[in-house]
Amino acid sequence: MTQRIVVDPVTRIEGHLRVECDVGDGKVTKAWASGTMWRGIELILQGKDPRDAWVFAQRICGVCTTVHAITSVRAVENALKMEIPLNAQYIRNLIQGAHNVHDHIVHFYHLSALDFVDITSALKADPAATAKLAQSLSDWSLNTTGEFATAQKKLQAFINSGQLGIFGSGYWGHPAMKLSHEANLMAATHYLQALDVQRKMNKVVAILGSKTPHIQNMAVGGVTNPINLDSQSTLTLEKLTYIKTLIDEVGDFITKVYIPDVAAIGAFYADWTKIGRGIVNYLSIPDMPLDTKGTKFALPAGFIENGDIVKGFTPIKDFHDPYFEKGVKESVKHSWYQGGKGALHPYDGETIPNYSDWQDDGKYSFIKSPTFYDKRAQVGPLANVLGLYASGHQRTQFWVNAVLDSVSGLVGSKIGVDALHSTIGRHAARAVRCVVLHEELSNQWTLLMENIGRGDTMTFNKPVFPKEEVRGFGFHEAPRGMLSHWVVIDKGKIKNYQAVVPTTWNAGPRDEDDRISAYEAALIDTPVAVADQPLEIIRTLHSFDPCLACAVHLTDTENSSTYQVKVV
Ligand code: NFE
Ligand code: MG
Repeated sequence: MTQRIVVDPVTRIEGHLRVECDVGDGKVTKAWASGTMWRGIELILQGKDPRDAWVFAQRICGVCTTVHAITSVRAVENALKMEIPLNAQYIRNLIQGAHNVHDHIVHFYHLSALDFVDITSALKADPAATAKLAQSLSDWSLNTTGEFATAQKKLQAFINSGQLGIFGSGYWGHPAMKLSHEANLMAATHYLQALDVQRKMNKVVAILGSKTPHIQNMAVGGVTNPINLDSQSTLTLEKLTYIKTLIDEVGDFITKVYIPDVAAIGAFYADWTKIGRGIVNYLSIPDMPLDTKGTKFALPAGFIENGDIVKGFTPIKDFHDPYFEKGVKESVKHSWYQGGKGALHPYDGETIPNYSDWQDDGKYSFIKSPTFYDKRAQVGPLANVLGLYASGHQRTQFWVNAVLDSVSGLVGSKIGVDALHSTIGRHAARAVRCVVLHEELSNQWTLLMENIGRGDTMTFNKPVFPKEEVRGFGFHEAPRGMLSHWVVIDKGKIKNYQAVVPTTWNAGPRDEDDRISAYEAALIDTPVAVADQPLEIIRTLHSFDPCLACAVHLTDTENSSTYQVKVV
């Protein structure tokens, strides 16, 4: 018997995601992912001054708040063929690095760990045994009996209050929850500690960007932070030193808590290295530019076909690479937009909403379907880590091997790179990316200090707009994957603007050739033990860290689902 399971809304994500699955013999056989809201920011941008675009574009999202600002100015700068002062590149790199590190910690602990960690079981743990388990995994200074006992009391007080809040409506006691009481208490305690740690990274974003969420210091041509270390300017020596202190303070948590926790969950749930494979064409781009022209990068990347990081890898070179520029298209055949012209390149992209009802074989989402050279692709930390690995980035190779060795040691058999093409693999890759970015943050801070030390205080080049039409693209490796903005500028005003965001790649509906997306593909064969508690479906979806922009809400009033569930 086949049952239709509808999960709407999927929670602990940004925005509004609906997923429908057909389940037969305890496994998902067909899947549909749908973005049920539309905002139209791409249309709002038409006719605007390109220098203002980043302020509007940044409001696409309240989670990846910096990324649309940075990508937008890069697109306009690309159209104008601008060079960007080194200080501005480094300051942008510091902002994006800190934002991504913050985002990955929040995603693992606060948005997805509870898919694997049972809070109610943590209450039954022995704090001393928990300390013993935690100390066997890492020498983190807070893995003590006292810390675990205090955290357990906090959780108990929370539950006694009757107001479960962030821990309400979880799938506690679900048969797919496998951790011991002690492992659950360890992870729940780290959940609480992570709340404090992520704040430190966000402080870095706020100091450099003037506030967060939504930074204020971007400009087409650079950044607006004056540098004058002797005065009360935005970037004083005191502030720069404080930024380095914050970066240093977070390092231990990433290497001694986040990485070991991901490895432990990977080992305890080793069967999840075989679930959630999905699309294994991976797209990611180079980021953290090291020169004014955007031709040298700290973090290389590219396109990987069919999961083959050796023969299937094509590097994407820089901010001007025509191989990237020509490869992207978006289809609206299955999306609630007017179409009929086939998949369009973003410079020619159209966004004309045209809502109809849900149609399994027709239109069922406000998300478009992007392709790269007519192939579907997965983006995100896994794509980025594989791209870095394939490019020979040594610190990435080191950390991938360290995590795989650690999981192999815990399960007692060799776990190879292949295990990364999975639900757990996306979590492991995100942790690797987090530590790699954290290391790079220190490098970028040193580069900035050395450059200022040479007497260079430039942060801005003035943009000049030609009368004739120009076009450009900007990309950025955001927390959820490769983000690109595409702009056509005519007489100094925006004629067309398209944002192709990470979640568009992963969560889109079927494409022009009716091929399923990364979310849909990853859900196929996912086991479902209890139909009205689809924890396993949520696990695979959360492993992508979904983000669907919010605002215009449309509801399906006539759904014919077997089970409609809300989960946290
Ligand atoms: Ni709104 Fe985002 C990131 C972007 S994802 S969270 O990361 O761009 O679709
Ligand atoms: Mg778009």
